[in-house]
Amino acid sequence: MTAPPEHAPRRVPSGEACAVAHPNIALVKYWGKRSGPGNLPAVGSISMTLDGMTTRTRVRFLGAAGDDRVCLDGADADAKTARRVRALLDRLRSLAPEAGAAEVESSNDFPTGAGLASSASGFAALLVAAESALGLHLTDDDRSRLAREASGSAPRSLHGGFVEMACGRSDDGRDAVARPLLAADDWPLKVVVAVIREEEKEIGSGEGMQRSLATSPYAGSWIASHPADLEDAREAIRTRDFARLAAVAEASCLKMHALAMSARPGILYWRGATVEALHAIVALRQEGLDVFFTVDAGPQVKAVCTEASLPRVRARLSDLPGVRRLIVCPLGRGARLLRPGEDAAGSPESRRREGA
Ligand code: 2P0
Repeated sequence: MTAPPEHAPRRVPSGEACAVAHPNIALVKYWGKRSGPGNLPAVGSISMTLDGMTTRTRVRFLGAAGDDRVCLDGADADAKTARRVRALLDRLRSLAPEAGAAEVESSNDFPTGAGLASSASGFAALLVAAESALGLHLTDDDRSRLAREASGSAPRSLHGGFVEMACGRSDDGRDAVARPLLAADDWPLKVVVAVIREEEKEIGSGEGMQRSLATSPYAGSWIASHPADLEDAREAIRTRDFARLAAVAEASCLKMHALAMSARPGILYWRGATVEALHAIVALRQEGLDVFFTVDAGPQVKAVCTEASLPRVRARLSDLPGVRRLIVCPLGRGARLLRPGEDAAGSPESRRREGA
């Protein structure tokens, strides 16, 4: 395991802090871990951080020994989630041994564990809140490494806009970190999330990627073809070339799902409505709209489009049978602290205020 940063400067901790973070969607997918500790990715990835869905997490350290309390969406977290939260808190507590047990309250204003990257936003928000509550000052790379140990996609949600997560080469993961590529305002694309099933997925990403790499006959090709996809996407983002980004993102998505489907036993995250939505998006593009699809480890379909294409993309997807609702997301900011009294746009509070 990467050693925690030894000389992180401390300021007087408040013992309590609240942070928000947003999920991200990968344009070039992370699917598979290389050997070693702490979710070392087998491949790099490129993502966009979304602003229309928010995780809000409050952490309070009690200054006395005891069990951590982890509350997710108003109920005690399941044992596996609680263990992952405790592992991240323990890493941070090794830098602030007097912190004691913690109370963690986290809520999502979108479906949890349904292929909408709630673990990315959840662990990014937890890290930022706990760091502040403990009075730590981590570097961006330290934060990335700690977030990655909790969830491979979480480092990407630390940053806003377009982000690249490096797979790195070192055994200890020191170079497996996320860095911003382009700010959200520099290419303000939109993402329409077509929610097809709100239930938690049956096969988690960790298990899905492990099985895919271990058993799919295409695993070697997935890894060998990945650097070219990353280079293509990087260049498309640098030059704001929508058609080029569309081509590489759809190819990466289909390749990832082909890998999962070809595992033994095969993993099929899609439902019928997923396939219908993919066809609808391709048809919209053939009609001249700037739009492409991506799908993560779940049935929901994400349509990435320009502002000009947004009204017709929304209209077409909302008409599809099997699409329960749409969530429209601008590109968003990275994980950040909430000051007392401050609200996060997109948080449950602000939505209630807006009457949404
Ligand atoms: C991605 N996914 O790049 C890919 C595509 C899902 C599909 O990263 O085991 O929850 O915590 O490292 O981060 C979801 O995987 O997995 C994911 P762990 P994580 O967005």
